[in-house]
Amino acid sequence: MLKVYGNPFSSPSNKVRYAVSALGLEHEFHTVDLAGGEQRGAAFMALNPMSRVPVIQDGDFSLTESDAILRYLSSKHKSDLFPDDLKARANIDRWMSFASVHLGQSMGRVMFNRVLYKFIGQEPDEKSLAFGLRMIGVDGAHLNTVLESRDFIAGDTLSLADIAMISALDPADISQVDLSEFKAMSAWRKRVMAMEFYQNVHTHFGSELGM
Ligand SMILES: N[C@@H](CCC(=O)N[C@@H](CS)C(=O)NCC(=O)O)C(=O)O
Repeated sequence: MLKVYGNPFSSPSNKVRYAVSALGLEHEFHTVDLAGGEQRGAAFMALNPMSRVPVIQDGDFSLTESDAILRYLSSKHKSDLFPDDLKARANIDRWMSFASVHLGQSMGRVMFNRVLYKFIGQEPDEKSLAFGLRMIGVDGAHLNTVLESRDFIAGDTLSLADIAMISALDPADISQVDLSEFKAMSAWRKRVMAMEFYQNVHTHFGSELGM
């Protein structure tokens, strides 16, 4: 059976969990104790020498990097979440990159500085926090404009682009990032978070941690 290794506090891990849920794949989920350093232990490093989650194991094939995992699983199961059409794929691909490289990175900065550093006794880096917030403003506006004219990021139906983006934006609430000025994006978030694939994983990011 497909095995997924991740952590509920990790947006890339949740991205994979959402995709597995949307694809309806039977699987086993293994929580990796990142705070306890399990990712640096020999057992986990045999799976991923880079000591990061998520990782999947599909028979004798294991794969890291959440975006690669989404593409692999959707392609393997011939899902419309990642259709065959070259241009449709390319459009989804660029939004997945935008989610990982831009909005996801910025949200990560804010979450580390506002939430996670407190757990490890580290002082927030105010410059990094300010930069993250500024870029969420810039890139959020781009995404919002796109969502003013359609229900989902790459068209009329859910795709890997939505799954990648929803996980990138997940930490907004526990990190107290106010996205309400982005009306179309907020409506899209609400719509996607109400979908069964999301609700099957969790009702909101951080809920497993009581946050
Ligand atoms: N580009 C990777 C990012 C993976 C990543 O950064 N994982 C973090 C959690 S969000 C991790 O495992 N960190 C463990 C550590 O740094 O020790 C992906 O999309 O899968």
